[in-house]
Amino acid sequence: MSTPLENWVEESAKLTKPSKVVWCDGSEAENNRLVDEMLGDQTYIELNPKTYPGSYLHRSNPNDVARTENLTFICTSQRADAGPTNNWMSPQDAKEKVTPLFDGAMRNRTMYVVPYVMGPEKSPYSKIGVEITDSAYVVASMKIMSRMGGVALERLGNSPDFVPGLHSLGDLDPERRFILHFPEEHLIWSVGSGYGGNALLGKKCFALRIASYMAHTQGWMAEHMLILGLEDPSGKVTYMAAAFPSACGKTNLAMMVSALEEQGYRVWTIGDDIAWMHIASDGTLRAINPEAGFFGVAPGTNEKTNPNIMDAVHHNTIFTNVALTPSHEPWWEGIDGPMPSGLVNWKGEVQKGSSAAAAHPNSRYTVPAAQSPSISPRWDDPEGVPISALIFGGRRARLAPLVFESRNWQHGVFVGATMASETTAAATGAVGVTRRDPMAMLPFCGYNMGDYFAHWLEMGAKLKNPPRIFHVNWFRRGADGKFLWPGYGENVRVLKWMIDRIEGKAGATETPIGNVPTPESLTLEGLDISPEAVNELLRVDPLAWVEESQAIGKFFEKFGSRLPEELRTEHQNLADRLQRSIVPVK
Ligand code: SAT
Ligand code: MN
Repeated sequence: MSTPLENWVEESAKLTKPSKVVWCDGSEAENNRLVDEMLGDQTYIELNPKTYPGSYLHRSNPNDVARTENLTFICTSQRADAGPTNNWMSPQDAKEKVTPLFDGAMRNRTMYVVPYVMGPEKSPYSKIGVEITDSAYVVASMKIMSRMGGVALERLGNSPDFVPGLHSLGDLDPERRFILHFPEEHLIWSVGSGYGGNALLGKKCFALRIASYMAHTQGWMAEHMLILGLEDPSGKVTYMAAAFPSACGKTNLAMMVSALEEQGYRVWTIGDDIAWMHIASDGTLRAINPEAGFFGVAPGTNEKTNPNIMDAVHHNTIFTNVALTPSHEPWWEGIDGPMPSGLVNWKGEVQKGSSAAAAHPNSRYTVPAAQSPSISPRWDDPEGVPISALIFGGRRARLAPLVFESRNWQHGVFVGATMASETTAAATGAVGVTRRDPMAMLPFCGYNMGDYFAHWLEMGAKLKNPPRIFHVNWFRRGADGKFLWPGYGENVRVLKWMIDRIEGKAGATETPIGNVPTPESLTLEGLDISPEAVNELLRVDPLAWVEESQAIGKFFEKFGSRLPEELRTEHQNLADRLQRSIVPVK
């Protein structure tokens, strides 16, 4: 009798017609074989074995360098269940359309079967996925990003309880590229891309889109959040999870070297991109990081912005679409100093001048999480870590203050639901355009976002002591167009304010949008910042927020009757508070 997994693999092989099928065990020997193959066919370029041992450069096709949200679909039987923020196809139409693209797609190629666990091996909260792929680069990446191979097969046994993901590079033509999710059957199909979140199916496809759907039906949360622990001088660690859109500094925040280290404040990393959170038997919210590695943006990363990752990526790391120096070291804009001569750019051409970027703006490193010096001793705790604060944030050049605290869970859900951010290079399309990105889940929510908001409200009601909810903006600019806040390691000052709020020790001013720090309540010693800049960072401009509130109203209209009443109430509440702050009652 064959198992459900064997049946699916056989069915997939019949369709894609590979020349051979390889079941991946996750061993070093297997990885070495793949490396040799990839060096042979130039999928990999070896980096300097003295300074970057075990590390490789991969160049993806120049038309395949970021997630393609316009080619990403949620295929529920009812269109309304995918909601107004997702692209939708019926499962039947999707399969009819895309089956021909898989038909014979692996001819003369190897089909790899990649079983993996998302989450700590022994955690009750972890889940199993199996990716079928014809990309050795995907296999090597999945080995870093998940617990891959034998561990997953052992945990699975004969059970049908896994998320199947069928992936083929296809012909890499965006005209024939589809990233399809079938949440009702927990199934993923991806064809035509070998890049990141389009191809490493454990990450955005499973751990966010399919998992958010599962979480909704099963009563937990799958969120686009980093997880960190902030240690205080007494040694107590407070855990926080934070949602920012792609390429807004989640990794840097999660791995921050604290500017207040001498005072005893230290940051520990649990995860940099995704949090799976459950309500534990004691009524607290517990988070695990489903991933085992970091797939982070390289440009801008340096000894100052993220010394921990700079240390981590010096061995056993895959770089994608960075530039290459003559001494075979990776290079990217913002790494340090001027552009070296003799550089080869991300497309493999000799770099001429510095007008065009040498590394692609969305170039990445893929590195085992355990290699970061900041990794928390509890990062793979099967029970997860208890979350005391949830943080939302984005890039807002003008509007949002450095930090504010929501008044309660319901207000916090409103703050998350109305998040907006200027777009980055992480997805194809225009960069720097403000878009509303609720909970940073706009590209990743596997069902109707109105229902997702309702799920957040329900979860809060079930929590005995719900985490406080904050909003941050590291990206506010002054009249001169320059950032007002130094960011990076200095962000710990804002996290410290949050712990002080949780412990009832820090002051705040009530404003229509929430509680903003009094300047005195922030720990600013040792920071070169003018009182004017601090005031500007904390300023709430009611007129600008009235405009924002109108934009929120328009955004909410999209959801029609699926928008929870509580969020309408919160929106009205904001409008009323703004009104009162503009026309003071005599
Ligand atoms: O390419 S990924 O989707 O994995 C990275 C990101 O957009 O955050
Ligand atoms: Mn992300």
